[in-house]
Amino acid sequence: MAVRPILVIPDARLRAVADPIEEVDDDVRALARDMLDTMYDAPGIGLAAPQIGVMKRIVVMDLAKEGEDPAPMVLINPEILKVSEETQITEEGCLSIPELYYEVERPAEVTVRYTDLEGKTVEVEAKERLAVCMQHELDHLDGVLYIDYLSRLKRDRVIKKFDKAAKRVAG
Ligand code: K1U
Ligand code: ZN
Repeated sequence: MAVRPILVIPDARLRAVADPIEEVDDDVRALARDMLDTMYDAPGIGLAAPQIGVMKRIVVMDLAKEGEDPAPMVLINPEILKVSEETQITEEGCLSIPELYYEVERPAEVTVRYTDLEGKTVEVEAKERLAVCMQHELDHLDGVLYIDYLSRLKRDRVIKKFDKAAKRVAG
């Protein structure tokens, strides 16, 4: 078990585009295990590799509800094939922007293609919380954060708060 530190804004790695994974090998499987350990420890329902400073296109998720068996998912090189015109507004949080939650509007349904840990190509049609979480995590792979969908006023307030905290830590 390896719980890795989670990066917090304004770390520049959270704004960079991650690289595709060429081969699903033991290193990728070990990375996925560390990401799941880190996500469960946080706790969170998702985590993208850039959030632990690894610039690779891999995300993990587990949307099991309290009392249900764990349902870990690992998505390698995920891509959105289709989005619905219909949208939904839900509250989102982010482990890289701790302790804040805001409502965000996104497409209600998405079709996502990815490679699983066995190297197989998988296609899922996601709706509700799964669709929200997939879009949030896939955004991380392109350096996009959910606060980018807020009004400029709200986004700037969040950024200012974390910039200030980072400056205090830096001394
Ligand atoms: O990517 C991340 O930063 C993880 C994030 C995922 C997410 C949350 C809400 C909407 C979309 C995507 C989180 O997991 S924040 C923490 C959280 O939502 C949670 C934590 C414990 C129990 C239940 C939820
Ligand atoms: Zn996030």
